[in-house]
Amino acid sequence: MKLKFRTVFISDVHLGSNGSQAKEVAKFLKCVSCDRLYLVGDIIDMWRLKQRWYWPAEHNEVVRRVLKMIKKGTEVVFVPGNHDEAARQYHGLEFGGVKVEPHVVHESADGRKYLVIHGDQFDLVVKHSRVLSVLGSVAYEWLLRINAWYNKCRLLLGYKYWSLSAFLKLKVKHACTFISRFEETLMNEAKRRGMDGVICGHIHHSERIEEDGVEYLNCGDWVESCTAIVEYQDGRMEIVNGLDLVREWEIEKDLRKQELEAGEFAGSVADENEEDEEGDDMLMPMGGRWRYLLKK
Ligand SMILES: [Mn+2]
Repeated sequence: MKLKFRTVFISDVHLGSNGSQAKEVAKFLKCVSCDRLYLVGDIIDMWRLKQRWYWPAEHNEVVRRVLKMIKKGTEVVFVPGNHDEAARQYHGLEFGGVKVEPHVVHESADGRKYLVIHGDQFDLVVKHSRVLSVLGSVAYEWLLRINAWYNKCRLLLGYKYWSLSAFLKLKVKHACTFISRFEETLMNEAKRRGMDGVICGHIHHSERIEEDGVEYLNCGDWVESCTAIVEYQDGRMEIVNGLDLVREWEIEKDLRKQELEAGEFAGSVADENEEDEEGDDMLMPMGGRWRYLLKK
C-alpha cells in the first residue's frame, strides 16, 4: 500500500554529511510509488566525503530504497548538483537503472514541459568561489572577534557602536535578494528554452512561483525542510512536506489495518510487512486526503 504519484522530485539530500535527514528520506521513499523519480542534485555530498568519510546505515538505506523502486519499475533520473558534480562526467550513462543527465526536460501528464536542473549553474557566487562558501563559518568567528576589537577602537575615538547584528540582518536581506535573483534567472532560462517551467533545487528553499506563464518549482532540501515535489496522475504539481506525508500515510495504514481486522476479511490480514505490497487488492472507502492515491 503506497501513495501513488506519477512523478516525485527530490533534491539536496546531502548523504554523507551529518546534516542529512537520511532516515526521513528513506521513510518518505518507502511510502510513495511513482513512474519516475528525479534526483535533482546534491544527493550525495562528495565535498564532505572528501574531507571526512561519513556513511552510517541510514544513508545506505536511502540507496537501498532507490534501488528497490527501480526494481518495482520506477524510472530513476539523476541530475547531479555541485556537491555531486563528479557524477556529471557520466551524463548519458546508466548505472544499475539510474540514468545520469546534466539536465532533462520533464513532460507532465497535461503536456507542460519543465526544465529539470539542479540550478548551481546559474549561481555565480558558488560557481566561482567554492572556497568562499567553505570558509563561511570560520569567517564568521573571525568577524565576531574583529567586531569586538573594532568597536573598542571606535569608542576610544569617540564614535558610536557599530552593530554587527544589524549588519548581518542586512546580509539576510541580501540573501533574500539572492534567492529572488536565483528564481528570476532560472525562470528566464526556462523561458529562453521555450519551457513552461523549471524544477530545481540547490538553494534549500522550496518555492512555487508563477510569472508570465512560466512556473518555478524548487524541491527544497532534506537537511532542514524535508520537502519534495510530486506530480499527480493528472499533471498537477505540488510541493509536499515529506514528514507530514509520512505521518499521514502511517495513520492511514493503521486505520486500514483496523478496518480489515474488524471486517469480514479479518482472517486474511497478512502481516503488513514492508515487502509484501503485492497482492493486497482490498477496496478502501474514501476518507483521508491521501486515500484516493493509495495503490491498490
Ligand atoms: Mn547545490
